[in-house]
Amino acid sequence: MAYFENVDKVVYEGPASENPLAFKFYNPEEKVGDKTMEEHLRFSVAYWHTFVGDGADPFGVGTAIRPWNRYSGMDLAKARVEAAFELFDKLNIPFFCFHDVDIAPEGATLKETYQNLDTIVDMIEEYMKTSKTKLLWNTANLFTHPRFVHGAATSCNADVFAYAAAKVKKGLEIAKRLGAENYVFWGGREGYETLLNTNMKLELDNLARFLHMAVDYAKEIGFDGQFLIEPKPKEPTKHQYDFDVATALAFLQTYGLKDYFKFNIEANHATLAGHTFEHELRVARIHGMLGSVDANQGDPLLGWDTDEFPTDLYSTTLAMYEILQNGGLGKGGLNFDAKVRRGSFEPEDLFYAHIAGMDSFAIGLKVAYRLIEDRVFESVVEERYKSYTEGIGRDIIDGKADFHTLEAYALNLRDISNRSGRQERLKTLLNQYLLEVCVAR
Ligand code: XUL
Ligand code: CO
Repeated sequence: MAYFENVDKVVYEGPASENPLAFKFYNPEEKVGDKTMEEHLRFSVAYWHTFVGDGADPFGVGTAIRPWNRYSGMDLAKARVEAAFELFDKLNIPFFCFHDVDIAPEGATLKETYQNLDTIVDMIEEYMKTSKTKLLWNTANLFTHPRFVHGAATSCNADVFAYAAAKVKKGLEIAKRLGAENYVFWGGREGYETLLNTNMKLELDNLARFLHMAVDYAKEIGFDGQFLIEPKPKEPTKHQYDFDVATALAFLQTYGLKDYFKFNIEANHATLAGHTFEHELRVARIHGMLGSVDANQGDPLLGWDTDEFPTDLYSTTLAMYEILQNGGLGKGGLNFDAKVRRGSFEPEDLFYAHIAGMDSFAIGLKVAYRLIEDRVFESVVEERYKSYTEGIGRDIIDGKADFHTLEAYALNLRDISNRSGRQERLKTLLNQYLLEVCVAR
């Protein structure tokens, strides 16, 4: 049966198309450089927002009209799988992501929860045999249930640590079975509310112990997907331990975990941390740690994680610039960790939202590719740092300088002349490139 009767397969019709259920810029087969758009962008649907979210907010109940709402329990879980693969097919989506609790309800016991998961994973596995859609990553939800009130691996309660370990163990087994490309650790409630009741050192040590156990278990079962940490500065806790890329990187280095992880960078988490999306991508990239992306956007007027579908073309362009400079995302992808607004409650809105996100990233890809091809910013940056290619600058880079030689050099300096950074000129160039791609029909 069809859950989205009003929607046919969404295809590329080009920028002049007036069909709202068509791609205007995302043409999966179109080559950008030596890869197709589909290969570059590796889009993924987030199961939780698209098939589970109901639009509830702190002031009102759910509004979403979903064709699977007439079911409950395991029937609902099964209907969601059917609907999911219909949407994947209609949107031609290559990947999806889920938390354990998104796909199957928790049972009265952990054993029962496992059974529910096994039933649904069997069903997903069956669908995956004939579908092109693969699992980008899965994860364990270690934050919704009241048992995780004080966190999971950083809980003050060792029973909770054990329970969380069991959930991740099962998650890794599912990842292996479904051939997940990655496995994600987002910090859930791994953080604190007040230092007055918190042993921060023990909590961080325990988080590291937990992650080492996960690494060991993945090795034991032969799961070779990439482990990803998804930083976020706050929400739900006041201070999340994986605050941003730099903080999480220091943690991974301190505890000997760096070689086993990369980062899953979410745009709205970056902005919550007071950074831009591209800042977080850049920090991860220059450390060889850029793994995957949760593609969404926040609202600059709101201070929380609004998880909107990405439509800001500056942001998608600068993100794709980092991703291309990284040589792509490898096993990662662009996962729409994004939800339709509460007022966009019809099933078709799920399609409009994904089309908006996919077209916005397709534009970003094309613009970023041209910017790099023409070396627009590279040549400026190269010129800007030219002083390090010769003379005293070269000596600094080559390790031939010390405070003595630098002092001697400085004492002989007459005038120091700096050059303009030309920000405004560069922003105009960015606009020109954006307009060229968008206006070309
Ligand atoms: C929460 C968030 C999560 C992770 C997966 O802000 O982004 O959905 O992506 O647990
Ligand atoms: Co996310």
